[in-house]
Amino acid sequence: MTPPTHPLALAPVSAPPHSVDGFVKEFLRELNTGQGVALSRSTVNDQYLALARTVRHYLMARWLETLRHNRQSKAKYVGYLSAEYLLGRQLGNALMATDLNDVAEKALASCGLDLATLRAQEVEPGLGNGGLGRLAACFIDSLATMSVPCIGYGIRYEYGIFRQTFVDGRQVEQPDTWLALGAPWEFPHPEAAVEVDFGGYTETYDDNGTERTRWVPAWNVLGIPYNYMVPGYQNGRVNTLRLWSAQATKAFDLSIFNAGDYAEAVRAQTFAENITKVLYPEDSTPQGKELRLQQQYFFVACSIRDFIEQMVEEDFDLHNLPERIHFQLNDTHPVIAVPELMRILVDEKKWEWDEAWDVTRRCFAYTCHTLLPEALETWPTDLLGRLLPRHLEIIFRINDEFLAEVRAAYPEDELRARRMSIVADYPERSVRMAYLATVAGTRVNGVAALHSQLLAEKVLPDFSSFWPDKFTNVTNGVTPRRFIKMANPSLSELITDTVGPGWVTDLERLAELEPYAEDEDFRRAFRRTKDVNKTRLYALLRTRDGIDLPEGHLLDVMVKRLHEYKRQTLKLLHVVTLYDRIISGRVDPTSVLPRTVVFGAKAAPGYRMAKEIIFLANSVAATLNADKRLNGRLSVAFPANYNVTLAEKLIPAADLSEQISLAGMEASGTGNMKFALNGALTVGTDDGANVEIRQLVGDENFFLFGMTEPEVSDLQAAGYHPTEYYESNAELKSAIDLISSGAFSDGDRNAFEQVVSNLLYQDRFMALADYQSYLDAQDRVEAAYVNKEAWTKSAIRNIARTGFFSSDRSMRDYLSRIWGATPDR
Ligand code: 26Q
Repeated sequence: MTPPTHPLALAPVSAPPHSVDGFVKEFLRELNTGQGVALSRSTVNDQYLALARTVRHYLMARWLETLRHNRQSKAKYVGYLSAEYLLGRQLGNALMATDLNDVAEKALASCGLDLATLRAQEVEPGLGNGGLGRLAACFIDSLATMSVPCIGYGIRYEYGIFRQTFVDGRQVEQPDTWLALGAPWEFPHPEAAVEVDFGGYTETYDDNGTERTRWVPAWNVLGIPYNYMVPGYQNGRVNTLRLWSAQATKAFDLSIFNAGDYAEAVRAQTFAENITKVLYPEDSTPQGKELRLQQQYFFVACSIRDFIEQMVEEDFDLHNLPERIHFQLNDTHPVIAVPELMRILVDEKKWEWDEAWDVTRRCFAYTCHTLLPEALETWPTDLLGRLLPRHLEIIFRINDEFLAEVRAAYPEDELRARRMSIVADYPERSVRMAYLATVAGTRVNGVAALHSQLLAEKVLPDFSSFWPDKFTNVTNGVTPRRFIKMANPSLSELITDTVGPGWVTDLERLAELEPYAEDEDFRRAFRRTKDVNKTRLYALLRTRDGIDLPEGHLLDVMVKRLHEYKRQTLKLLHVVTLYDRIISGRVDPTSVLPRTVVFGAKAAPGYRMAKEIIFLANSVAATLNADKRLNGRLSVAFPANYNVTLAEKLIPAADLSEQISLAGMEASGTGNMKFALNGALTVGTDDGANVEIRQLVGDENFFLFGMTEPEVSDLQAAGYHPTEYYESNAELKSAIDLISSGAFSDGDRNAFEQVVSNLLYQDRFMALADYQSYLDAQDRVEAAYVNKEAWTKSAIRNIARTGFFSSDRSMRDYLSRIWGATPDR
């Protein structure tokens, strides 16, 4: 059948004019005919939805043109497979990408509306936990901006990361109903639904003399694609993010309907829709939950099928698939894609095993985001066999052939073969997904130089000696569009006035700011931007959280997921020590540097210790903020529900960035990069990307403290005894005793028993060992901050020297080291 055509259809849609009047017209049309309300009767939500659709309209022509271009150019795609995308609000980004911010502002003003108010109405899509999901969002932004063909594949969770509230200082989770007020950025395509099978058994059959296997599944669900625009920055390109939503299949519930059981049929529907109902809020120590595996297979099966069908439509020979796509596995969550592609090629396309494996292993690459052994995903073979029996067989065969290779290379070393087995026998029979990804991928990368080194040496040593060329590093990056240009307009204007506008897509040009560190006027202008950002933040915290923060303080910020290894407790020990020094009379409050400490952190709902630490932080905050003896010199704020939207306000305002994980534990960090690029100085350990930040900004512009990774290993090996530090350090002892005394809990001495005894008797992440060094570093911070001009110079040098951390650079590294794809202009 020939597709329908019309002369006018050659230019798919034309963007509305970029004039204020043109924009007003579009906006009112959306309000009236899209939203069905008159301006005079419209709510803020009506206005926001109409505005979003108006801006979306300006991107439409570019999107359709990008899709047309892709089909024609046959360029190689990046297929980014990620169970999480932590996108943040869309409207501001779309206005920036289309350069419509000023037009929209004026157009709305002429209708008596305020753009900022409408922007504040958007609920961010929080479809991720933290770093890994946010990284995926930065990467697809960069690829679009660099004109690289990319499809992001993922899951459209009906409920994203929970909304955090505090009740009496304790975290209470609320569902994230991000879709409730309308979803103007998504394009559902129910007609393009894909079927996904589960359960059942496998059987062999004779196919004209060849024995083949077929999977006889027990049930299936539908995957509905929802498309989202991923606009490049002012470059006319719009890539696609395709998120899948689960729905019951007709066949599935019809048979039950026909059996007359209405209630059972509706239950079946609920069962299917459960798969994409909610994002798992854990970001480590995976629990091996069946629903989680269903989510993983669901989105990966939809995505692989989706891409292959696109290729088949083109009559493309799948033997050349690696020339058209590289699937990047964002951690192990999508690794079940490997046996899925094998199953399609071997069972459905009836290829020989060897030719299927040859193609499959050239289509994938794997990024690891952790070093914590308990965070490495494994799936019990019981569970896998029940849910995906054919995939388990395929994994067994991949493993058998791989181990044969290992044994051939090391004939006398059976222990090595056992260590390297994808299938582990202890403590239960299970599949190590990181090993499967390593065996199947063309490349394995860590996310910062130190992490990639430790990954090769400590997590996958047998694999890195077997395939040294497979292992590489790509240091993470962040998008300068969202995290500088959009989040920090005052700094952006200063940078553009100084070096021109090109830095937004060529961040190394920030280096041109370097000489201005010596320029007094520039320094004053830089300080003004910080003040503007602080004022903006404090106004937000007043209305958002009812928190009133004092002006003129050093703003000290620690925002990231709550994890013991990240050591929020070390920060709390510092705060308690500062407090203790004043109330014990050891220091005079009037001689203390005024400081405000801001925390932002969500704890996984089942992570008990993390929740206790949140309770301690809130209790310390409440006590300090009420204590007049501090003379307003020290205050602590813990606004609830830290998310991308809050980060965009907090980071530009910060003076000091806390990056204090135990060395060797934080794979990279990306918040650390955002702070440095916004002119905060870092107090940090030699961990993750901090190492590279420090190398670039120079020791004199970075407050380094703590043990190095080898020192941590040595101390571990020698035997670590936290009580020795407690007994021998008077300030440390006094701070811990103060916590135990009930000073932060209305006299209740047991309130923080778990946190305290964990620190004293376990302290897996060695907070006590690094305490003194951390306090010394904070003394250096205070001494430096007093000298405003010198501090400002350091801040400017941080900005000028960290252009490396653009996610555009990360993408160039992936392109050259891993994907072998190129921009397609
Ligand atoms: C796995 C299985 C079951 C349930 C949940 C999970 C799960 C979900 C999310 C496991 C891990 C995550 C997220 C991990 C993460 O965000 N890691 C961070 O990745 C950043 C980007 O590379 C790094 O900068 C951080 O250092 C790293 O902690």
